[in-house]
Amino acid sequence: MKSVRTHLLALIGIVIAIAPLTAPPATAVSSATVFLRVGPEGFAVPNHWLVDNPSVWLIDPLQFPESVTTPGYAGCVLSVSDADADGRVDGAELLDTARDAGCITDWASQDTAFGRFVTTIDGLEQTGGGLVTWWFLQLDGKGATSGIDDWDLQDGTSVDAIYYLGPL
Ligand SMILES: [Ca+2]
Repeated sequence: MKSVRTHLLALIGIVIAIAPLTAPPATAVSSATVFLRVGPEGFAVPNHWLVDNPSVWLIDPLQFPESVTTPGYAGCVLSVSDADADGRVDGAELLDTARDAGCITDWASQDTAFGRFVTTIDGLEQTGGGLVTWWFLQLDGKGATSGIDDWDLQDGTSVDAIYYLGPL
């Protein structure tokens, strides 16, 4: 019995030792299929657009493409190339692809100490004072924590761009 256990432990040891060698090496990504949803949220937007949790879309433009003609409201599945060949598909490459595909009309950004952030999509700009609006971007339902140039989008990533409206 002890012999069996010894052999089993040895086998496990071998598997553990070999596993790192057989794991696929990290490879540069040349393109990624990304799900992009764009829509509004906030007090000025009828609550049938989105539910409180913006990661769950009540009307998903990916499922209802007829609604994407509304400015600031879009949905598309995009094959995004690593245009600058740095081994990553980033947010700027996604938004350029979305614009070129006609999914959105345009986009703009602003450089900050924390990276580059989106200020305009579909002609809707961020504003300050009185009524405040801004673009909040989510990756797989979680708020993006870095500028768009630092994103590393993978196949199947969902990107939600939510135009928030609220009083200051
Ligand atoms: Ca890139």
